[in-house]
Amino acid sequence: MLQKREKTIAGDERQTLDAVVVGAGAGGLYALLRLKREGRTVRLFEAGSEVGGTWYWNNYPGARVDVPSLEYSYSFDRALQQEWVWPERYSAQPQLQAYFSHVADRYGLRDQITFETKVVSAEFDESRSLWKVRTDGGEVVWARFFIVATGPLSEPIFPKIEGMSTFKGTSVHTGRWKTDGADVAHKRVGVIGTGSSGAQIAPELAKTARKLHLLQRTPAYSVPSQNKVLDAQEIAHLKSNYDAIREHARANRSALGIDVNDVGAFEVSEDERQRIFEERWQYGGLGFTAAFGDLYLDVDANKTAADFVRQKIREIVEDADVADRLMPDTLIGAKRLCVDNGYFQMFNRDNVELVDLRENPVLEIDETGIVTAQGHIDLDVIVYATGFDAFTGSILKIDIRGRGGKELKAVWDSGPRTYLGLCVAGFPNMFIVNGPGSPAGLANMVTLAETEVDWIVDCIQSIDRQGKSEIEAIQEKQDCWGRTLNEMAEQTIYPLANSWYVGANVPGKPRNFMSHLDYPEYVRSCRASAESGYADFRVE
Ligand code: N01
Repeated sequence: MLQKREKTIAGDERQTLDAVVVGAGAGGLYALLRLKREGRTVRLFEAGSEVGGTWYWNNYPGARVDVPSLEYSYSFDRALQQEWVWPERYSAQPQLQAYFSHVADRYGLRDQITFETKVVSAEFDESRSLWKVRTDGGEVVWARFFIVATGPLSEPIFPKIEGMSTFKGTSVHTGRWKTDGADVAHKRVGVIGTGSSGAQIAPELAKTARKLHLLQRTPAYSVPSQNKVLDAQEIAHLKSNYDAIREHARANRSALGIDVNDVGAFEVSEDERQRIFEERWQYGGLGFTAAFGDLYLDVDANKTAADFVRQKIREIVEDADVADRLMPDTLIGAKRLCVDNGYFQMFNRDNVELVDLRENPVLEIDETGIVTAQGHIDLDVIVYATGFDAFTGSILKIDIRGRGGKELKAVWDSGPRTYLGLCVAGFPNMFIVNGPGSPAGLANMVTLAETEVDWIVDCIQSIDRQGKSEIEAIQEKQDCWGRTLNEMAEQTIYPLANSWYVGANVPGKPRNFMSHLDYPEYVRSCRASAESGYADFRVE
């Protein structure tokens, strides 16, 4: 292996590619596919040993997409869309992994992918208008374009708890299950975290664990997925309407095919409001918070949805004390809503115990478990479902240097700044897929990846047709884009929560709302830029 790499180093020092892509998730794979189709020379580097990105790393028990699978899939090829069978409404991780592997095989993408290799640095050489990209294997490649598709939720974060490293059992992060994994059958398990990952993994582990302790700092809102196996008739019906399904989704702010009710929560009677919430709850999924048009805009309207979920928790959880401790007291949806498969029901099991960290905080971790203010919890496995350094973590892991050797880390010191979520002033010919300043995190990420990659590849083609060598975001346009994002966010409840959307889950991270809130509007901005011949960029 080492020998092969050394040979490649020598060879690639002389090779100049059209593009280097980082990451073989939904965005990176599609970027590779599109560039290949345009006859471009391209290499993709992937840290894992298979494609799939998020769905490669997050293979923890219970991992499942919270967007219907027929939508959370590529739309660029009708044949692929028709031939692939999603067996369930919300697919579990193995089906998603199989899908991305199939895409890599079907379109012959593997030859250009170098697995188990991280890009450690990328430096723009102004004299040659080329990116010099270095991997952890020591390989150096030169490329005209540098495409970062590392994903907005891929850099796991761990809490800082005294004594963590002394634990003699198994410690594993949900976002690194692939490599670290854990067998929990008949074991004593502690799960830290009640976000989407914690709410998904805990009910699944509880089925076989001897004892499961769920350590909760902030109670979460969660709605049932109402997942189901799709029968042949349903699949045939959905597939015959695929174009309409996609069109409907693309018209939504989230690029998700949910029915948004534009009516305000107080424009209907109390009975009607409850009926609508109940209908959404029974249907399942993220559409719950689209029950009324103002749930993300008005705190009082939001409270009506929050109260409904709180009442559901009271009905589901048999022990009233446990139900009280599970009661969320924040705005619903301001942190990403969890979509679960039996999360609240799990607390009715004899082998599950809720540890409320607000009244019983963790003091330290020792060799045999977790010490809280109320005593020692004996554990064999600790699962960290503690989230990710969202949007910027995986990008800034790479030492990226643009014009004048300027570090991206320094440029983003007070928060990520981009233009169209795609480019950064001072970093010519660098593109980000599903990055900060795009609707990533709030929109269907596969649809968004297609939108962005199509824009990037068209842009590269256009630059070449114009006989130019560089495209770069203009500082003023970038500042203006940042202001637009803030103005949009300030009209909503999103900035009010301490969520990963604003970076509040990472100690010391500057607080910025990092997403664009309106996919159709975002598409219009990207399209306008392309139609103007990228007049809003510096093209030379
Ligand atoms: O991470 P999170 P996640 N002590 O940041 C807690 C996507 N996703 O991996 O709220 C104790 O949401 C923290 O507590 P608090 C989805 O977009 C999707 O669950 O900060 N607890 C919180 O409860 C999602 O939003 C799916 O008080 C600590 C939890 O850890 C995003 O990924 C599945 C702690 C982290 O929640 C991230 O979800 C999974 C500490 N020191 C993920 N530090 C699908 O369904 C942190 N916590 C598709």
